[in-house]
Amino acid sequence: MAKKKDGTGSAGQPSLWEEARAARLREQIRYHDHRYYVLDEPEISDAGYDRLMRELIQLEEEHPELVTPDSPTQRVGGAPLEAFETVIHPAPLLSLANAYDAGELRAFDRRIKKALETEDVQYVAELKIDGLTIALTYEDGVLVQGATRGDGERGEDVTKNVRTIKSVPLRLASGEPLNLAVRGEAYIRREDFARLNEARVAKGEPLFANPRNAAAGALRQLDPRVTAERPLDAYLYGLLYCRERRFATQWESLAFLKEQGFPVNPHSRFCEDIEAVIAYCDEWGEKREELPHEIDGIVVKLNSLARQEALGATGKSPRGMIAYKFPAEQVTTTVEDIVVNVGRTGAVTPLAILHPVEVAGSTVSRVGLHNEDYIKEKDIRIGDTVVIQKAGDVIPEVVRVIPEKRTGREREFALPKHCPECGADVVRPEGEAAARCVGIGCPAQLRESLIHFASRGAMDIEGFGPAIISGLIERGYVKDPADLYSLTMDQFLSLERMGEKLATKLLAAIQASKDAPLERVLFALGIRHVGEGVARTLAGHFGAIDALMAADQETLQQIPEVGEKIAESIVSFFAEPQNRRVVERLRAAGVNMKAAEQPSPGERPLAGKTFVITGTLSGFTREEAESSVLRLGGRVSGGVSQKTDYVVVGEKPGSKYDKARELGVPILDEAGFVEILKR
Ligand code: 0OX
Repeated sequence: MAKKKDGTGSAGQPSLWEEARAARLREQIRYHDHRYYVLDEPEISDAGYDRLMRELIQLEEEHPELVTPDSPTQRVGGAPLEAFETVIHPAPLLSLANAYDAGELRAFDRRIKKALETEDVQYVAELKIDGLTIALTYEDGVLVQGATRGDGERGEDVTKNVRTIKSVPLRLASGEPLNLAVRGEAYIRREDFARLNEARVAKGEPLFANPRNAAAGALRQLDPRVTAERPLDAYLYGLLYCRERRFATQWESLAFLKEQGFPVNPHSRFCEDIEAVIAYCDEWGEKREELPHEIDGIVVKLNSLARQEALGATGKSPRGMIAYKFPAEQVTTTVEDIVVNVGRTGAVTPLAILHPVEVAGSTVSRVGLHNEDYIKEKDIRIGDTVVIQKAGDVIPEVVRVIPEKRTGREREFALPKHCPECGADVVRPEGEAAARCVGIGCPAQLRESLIHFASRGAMDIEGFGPAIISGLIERGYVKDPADLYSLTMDQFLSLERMGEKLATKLLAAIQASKDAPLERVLFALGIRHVGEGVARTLAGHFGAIDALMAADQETLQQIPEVGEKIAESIVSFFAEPQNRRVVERLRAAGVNMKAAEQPSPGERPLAGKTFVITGTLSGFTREEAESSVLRLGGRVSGGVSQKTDYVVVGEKPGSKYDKARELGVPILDEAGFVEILKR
């Protein structure tokens, strides 16, 4: 074989021998990766493996045309990303309802038997790996996409990062050109987590609170080279679809996943009945500490996939599955102080400051105490020793006080008579549990309402964090949300740690927020009981803020989803002259107060057309661009294929642009996209 000395660039067309050799090396490395990373049964030495890898790297360097996307040399690569692209999952990734004891598992079993009208029901019990959900798509047997779960409908495209997980096959082990998608969990082992944190201490970097956070950090890392250095691993447990194969049961589909080279948790168990499931839960409740990774429960799945489908889902949880959660972990600590927090509606809520303790994988140093009655009922005093509990990602709570530990120096808590932030009276209306600060200009209320106003589901003013908001309030620049729209560069520059670059970015973000859809504006106003869902309903129903402001309680209550409490709250919000003034000033500043025109059902000009969007558009956020397509009846897909009708290309497009050109799919720049939306 003729070798080129400098080792880079092309040494002419690869010979047939070189082509075959590269293919053979890829196959061998893939085989040994599976033995080592999935089966934990290596067959060759590290040195032997390195030799294979080095030979492949050299061949590929000499003949870049030999590089295939599924080559094991391609696990790490590519430049850092600006942001992740959104992908739409082929089907929603559902979440699970919970069961907390054997009784609830038996009730789940009874519900299923009743609905299916049979007593003959089997389950698969799986360890519930405490990591992050991922969805992997394979086309013609090759990994083409890895995504996070996101909100279940849309996730983030983390393909480059997923490729760095050595146990994830870049090509299916059977070599069959199957088209499928699988769901699983990316996680970090306890041991690797400890090592990762040790390295961070040495480098003076902040520590990860638990393996799950570390895994999230690794998976959502924009630079895939950093991800490659993090010890991510994965288990796959669910076949989302497979075009070429059908399976009758979960148990068979797990066997298929194993056959295809996926890491499948070895402890999953077929269970004849719910009692066998309960035995499995008890067994792993005892043994969970022996596992190399954390688990936060057991997932119980009806074995028959046809029955799972027949049962369907309630809300976002499939009826044929349930998560058994281990009893919450409990620890004791002391209450160092009880302080109060003033929320955006003026609610004054007590908060216990604890001596920090580790519980269920994170450090807890404060815990909410809800209200005065709660503290009285549990008889919590400053200085007390208390038992607190936390179950996984659930908010920690005080279980009880240990009165035997009292020394007599404990102090009872009394709600302050005056707001600690503005000095106004704190009152507790008859019959209500919550106390409120009545100060109309209370800076704490203002701060919390501005944080809410700028937050993601609301006006989404990027970079507008609590520190900046507090600075603006302290200097008297902002007294209500409408003031944000008249802030000047000089005012920003007077804040601490503020440069021109950041100030410019903030001013631009404020400008951009003026075009937020009406539903987000309504949510941003912070009307009590008007969450994102109700705001969407109201925007859809009234179409403009004026109509909503003019509506009386009766009209409001006729809208499905709007009950008495919500209607009352809306009416009293708009009855307040101050609030009406803020709305008018927001409008005068140019904030959008109308819903986008909804096309009538007949007007779906993009029906049947599939769009893929890549890169950054200047006039739309990704979500806005997608919504525009969906509103006109089109579809948005995460990947380019022959079936794609248009690829919309913004600044710094990703690989989808190349794929579109390769396949000859029509490409639209932003102007072209806007034209199509107008048609
Ligand atoms: C896990 C795990 C999570 C399938 C549809 C809803 C739940 N963390 O290990 N989820 C599922 O199943 C999904 N199984 C698991 N083993």
